[in-house]
Amino acid sequence: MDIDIVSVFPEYFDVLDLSLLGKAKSKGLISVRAHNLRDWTHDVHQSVDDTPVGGGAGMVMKPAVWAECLDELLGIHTESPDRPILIFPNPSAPLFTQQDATELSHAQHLVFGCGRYEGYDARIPVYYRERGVDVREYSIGDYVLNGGEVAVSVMLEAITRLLPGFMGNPDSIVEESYTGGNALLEHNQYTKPATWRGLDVPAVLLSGDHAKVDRFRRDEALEKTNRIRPDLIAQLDCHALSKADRKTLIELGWEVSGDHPRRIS
Ligand code: 6GU
Repeated sequence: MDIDIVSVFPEYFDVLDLSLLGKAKSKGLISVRAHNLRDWTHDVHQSVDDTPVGGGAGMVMKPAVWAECLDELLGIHTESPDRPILIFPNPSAPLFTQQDATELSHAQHLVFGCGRYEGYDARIPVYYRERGVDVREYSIGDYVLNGGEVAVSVMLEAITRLLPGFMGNPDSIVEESYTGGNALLEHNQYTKPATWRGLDVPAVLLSGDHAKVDRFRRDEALEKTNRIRPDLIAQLDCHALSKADRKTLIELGWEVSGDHPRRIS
C-alpha cells in the first residue's frame, strides 16, 4: 500500500517509524511519504490559508495550493491506472469506524490531506469528487483537535494493522471489538497468576470446559456492552443471535424480536 500524507507539519509523521507502523514499513507492506503543503506555494511567505469568506474567526486553507499538490499526488492529469482514495480528516464529518478501516485496508494507494486552522475550503473535496476521485471525510470522535495530523495517525494505525501479513496472529483481529456485523465490546482478559493481590480470575476460566468459557465470555461481552455502549446493542442483528444470546439480552432488559433489540424501560 502506498500512503501519501500532506501536512504543514510533515515532521509529525517521523514518529511512524518508531511505532508498529514502522514494522509494516520495514516489512515492505507499506510505503509512507509525508509532504509539506508549503512546497506547493509560490509566494515568499509560503502562505496556505486566508480569512473566511462571510467573516468569522480563524483562517481557512486555500483551495489553489491544495489543488496544485493534490493534482500531482493523485496523478490527475495523467493516464495512470492508479486510483488513489483521497481522505480528509474533518471534525464535522461522519465517524471513522472499523468498517471504514477494513474497507480502506484493501486500497492500493491512500492520500491523506491534513487540514489546520479552522479547516479547508469546502470546494476542494467537491472538485475532486467531480473528477471521479473517491474522496472521504472522517472525524475520529466528538471532540476538537487543532489539526488533522493526530486523526490521520489514528486512521493509519487502524488501517495498516489489518494488512495481510501485518499481525503475527490474524485470529486476534477476528475476535476483537467492532469486528464483523455484530459489534460488541470485548470480554475481559486475564493472565496468570490465578490469584493476584487478593483478586481471583473468574473460576470458570480455569475449568477447562471450552463451551462454558465461550458462553461466559459472550455473556460478559453482552453485559459490558449493555452497560457501556447500549447504542451498539440496539444495532445488533437479532437474526444472528443465538438462543443463549437472546436469553442474556432479555435478562438485561431488551426485547429481542424484529430486526434489532429494543430497550424495554
Ligand atoms: Cl478528523 N480533525 C480535527 N481537527 N479534529 C477532530 C477530528 C478530526 N476528529 C475529531 N476531532
